[in-house]
Amino acid sequence: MVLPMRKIIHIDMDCFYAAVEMRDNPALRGIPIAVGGTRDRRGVICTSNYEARKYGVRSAMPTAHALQLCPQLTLLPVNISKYKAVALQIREIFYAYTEKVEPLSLDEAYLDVTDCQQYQGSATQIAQAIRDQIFAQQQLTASAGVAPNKFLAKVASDWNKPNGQYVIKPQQIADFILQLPVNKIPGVGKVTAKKMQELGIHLCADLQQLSIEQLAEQFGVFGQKLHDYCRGIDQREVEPQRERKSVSVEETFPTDLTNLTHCADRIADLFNQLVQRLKPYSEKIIKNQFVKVKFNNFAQTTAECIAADLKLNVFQQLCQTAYLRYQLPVRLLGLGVHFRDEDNEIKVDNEQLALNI
Ligand code: TTP
Ligand code: MG
Repeated sequence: MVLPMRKIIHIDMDCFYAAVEMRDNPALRGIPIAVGGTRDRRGVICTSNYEARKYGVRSAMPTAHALQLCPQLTLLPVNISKYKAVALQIREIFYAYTEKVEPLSLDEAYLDVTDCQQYQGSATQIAQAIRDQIFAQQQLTASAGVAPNKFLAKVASDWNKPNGQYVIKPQQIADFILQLPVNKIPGVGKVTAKKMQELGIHLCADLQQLSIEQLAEQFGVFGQKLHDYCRGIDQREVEPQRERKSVSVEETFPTDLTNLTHCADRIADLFNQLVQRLKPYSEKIIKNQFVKVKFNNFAQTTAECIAADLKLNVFQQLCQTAYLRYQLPVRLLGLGVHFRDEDNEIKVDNEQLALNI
């Protein structure tokens, strides 16, 4: 059997919720902080920064316990709508490289960049570029794993965390997998890991000693998958989020645009990019169109209108409306569209949020 050779990137933000809070309030940097529910309401920790992790403060730990471990811990409330807004902007960066983006949570996603043309198709360079762009736009660090499949890409993104990336090439898999602890295998939770321990199986190398029959006997239908995983084989495809709510393109300029004519030139370029980006969505109906303008004082405004057809002059008009609100030099211009059928999509998002909290 010939396996498809894919290039998968797994991106995982570092200390995501805590990092957003530290970014927005410099006083929180360098001291132990955590985001989560309060002790008196029997809350739990969602995440903590590295200073707090030194004390053993971890995700899913009761806040009361975290405060015992680290009494000086600064606890911040969960501002999920803020993290979600950041997550959606980061996702837009991914979509500039591929449509095959599978978000796992607000801070994590798989990308299949097998067919991506940028950087001569080098997944390593694409991962680096994505991380650089996340940092430039959001002042947040991300880690990435690059590998021929989802399983190994996810393992790899933890390898050089924080703010690093690790690449597993096809010819490195056989060696890499031998030393990997079995609890890194997808689907091996606490119960299965314990059972493996009792059987003296700790590493993928140990698991490789068992035949398919023996694996099936011990682990049922999961046995077949384990046989693949412990050899670094994973055929799961990246499953793109079925519904896109919007598509947008934007550009931050090296030097500010000082008048509306300059803006109009850039709008024409961005419009062409937007048309390209919209090609895979030809079956979708556009509900409204918008232009976002960020000025040199960082004020940001969006002008939008209801229109289904894509026309350059509509975006020029929107740009003018937005520009005239401040009339300052322009740092960034963004163009985009929202698709119809949002009710359905908001529901999906809420379900995903519920899973994340
Ligand atoms: P993670 O990626 O697991 O953690 P993290 O990004 O905070 O830290 P790391 O640098 O190790 O990747 O989870 C992402 C976000 O999801 C996290 O910032 C908060 C939230 N979360 C919870 O709310 N509860 C949880 O139990 C976990 C694990 C995460
Ligand atoms: Mg993370």
